Amino acid sequence: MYRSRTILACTVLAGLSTGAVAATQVIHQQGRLFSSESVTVKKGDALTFLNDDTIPHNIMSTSKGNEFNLGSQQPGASTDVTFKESGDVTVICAIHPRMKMSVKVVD
Ligand SMILES: [Cu+2]
Repeated sequence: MYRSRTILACTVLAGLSTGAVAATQVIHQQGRLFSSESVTVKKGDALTFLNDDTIPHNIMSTSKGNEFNLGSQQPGASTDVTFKESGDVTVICAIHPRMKMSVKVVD
């Protein structure tokens, strides 16, 4: 009984990590990296960008229809970004070129 419960829990976690659509997903910024390389959101939904680092980041996107620029985001700060158009969005940090992720916005 205990064993089968453990397997079930692992299956649920694996499902979440493959970019399942959820109400509000949190993207952490830690070690100058995003916590996910790619996520899927529904059009009109938001992602929460949380700076868990000890340095500021500047999260932004120039992808058509979903442009945004959070400016300098201080350590500990979190900001919600709503994605208004469906399509593939590239999110970067203007300060750290290595920081890059994609957001798939679906109808
Ligand atoms: Cu950065």
